Amino acid sequence: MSENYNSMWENLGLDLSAHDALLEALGKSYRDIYLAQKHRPQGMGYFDFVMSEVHGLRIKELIDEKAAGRKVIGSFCVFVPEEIVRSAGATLVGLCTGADFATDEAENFLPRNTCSLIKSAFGFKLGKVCPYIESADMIVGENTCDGKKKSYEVLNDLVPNLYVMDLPQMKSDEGRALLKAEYLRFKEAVEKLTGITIDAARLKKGIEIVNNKRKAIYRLLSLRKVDPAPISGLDALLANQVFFYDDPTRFTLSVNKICDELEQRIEKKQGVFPENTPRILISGCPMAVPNWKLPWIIETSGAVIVGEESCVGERGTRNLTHDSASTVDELMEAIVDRYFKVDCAIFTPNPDRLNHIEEMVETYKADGIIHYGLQFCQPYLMESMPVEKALEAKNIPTLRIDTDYSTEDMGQLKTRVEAFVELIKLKHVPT
Ligand code: BJ8
Repeated sequence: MSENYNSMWENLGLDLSAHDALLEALGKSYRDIYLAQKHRPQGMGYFDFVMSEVHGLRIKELIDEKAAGRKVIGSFCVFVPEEIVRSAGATLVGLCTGADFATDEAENFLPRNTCSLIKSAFGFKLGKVCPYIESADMIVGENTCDGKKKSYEVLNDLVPNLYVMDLPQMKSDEGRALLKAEYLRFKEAVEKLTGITIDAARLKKGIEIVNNKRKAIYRLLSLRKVDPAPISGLDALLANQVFFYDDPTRFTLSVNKICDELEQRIEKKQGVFPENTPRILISGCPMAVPNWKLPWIIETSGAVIVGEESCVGERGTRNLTHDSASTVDELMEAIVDRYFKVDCAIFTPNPDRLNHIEEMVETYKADGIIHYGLQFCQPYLMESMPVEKALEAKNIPTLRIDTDYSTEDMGQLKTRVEAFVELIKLKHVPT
């Protein structure tokens, strides 16, 4: 970190020594996992900088925005529409955390058999180490899985500004009507928080900013269709993770710049791994920063990750919002249309997700799939079985993994992934 931010963190109420320990651990794993990679695109230097300042400069920017009268809204889910937040001149930041912290304290509030993602969010709050949650003027929870839904009842006693959004569980007309009603209610809450009335011009602008950000990340993800892949799965995941934190306009510019470089690499057939490296698609639970365990295992086991069917990946970023309408109601309809396509496993039934996985296997020419489920995540673990069955029926090798944020199972996971990569080599890769 280039500056001393101690007084800023202190003012936010962080526990400085716990926070120092967290940053040290984060810095070490970033060096060991990211900076140790070979043949990285030069443009990734931008993300190295962003990560080195993720609790520093970015938080300072948010505090400066707040001083200028703008609001910061934190969210745990890709169903929270950033378009609405932006159109009120506010900033949306992701609050999901991808590392164990203060787990014992979190388990005083949550049952042990809660997924790591939820426990982590509580641990970061209770351990006083998350400057994002402390900077947020509003924290949005959403009724998705049972774990999150019930945990917000508990979180409500720990934060002063929780807003809970209801979400449908079925892709029916009634489900869509509920989503629309909830987005209208959210729009009103954002207007109240910011004191800004969202008119059509503002909404169009908000949609444009977010669409541009989605187009840029989608452009980057699409460039991984070729062999050899011009960027590692770890680096692509990082871009997907930073998507939730960075200033959207700067993010769009930086990602497009990396894409220009990747296009040149593709022309020169310059990959991060040699041609014919087994190509893996990851599918399942979202991987929030700094959850890099499984991708690191895969890419140090002789394979390259070419796509993420995940909310921190294509499930969260594909599909743009149509912006051709001219009234607030029509634009809100367009926002509802876009988000109603998100095929999270909380929906029942959820055939769109399986279709999308199969489509991604084809598009990214994946040789196999690793289904990633967090322990105790009922929606994704339940779906992992039919997903595996359907893919195996199509002769697509599939490995189901359930894990958590600990490092205890790394040896065992590495053995399983290596065996899977060997199997793929025998089955799919031309010799
Ligand atoms: S739209 S995937 S971001 S809910 S891992 S907390 S599901 S028990 S994160 Fe998600 Fe929104 Fe869906 Fe995407 Fe529950 Fe599972 Fe834990 Fe999860």
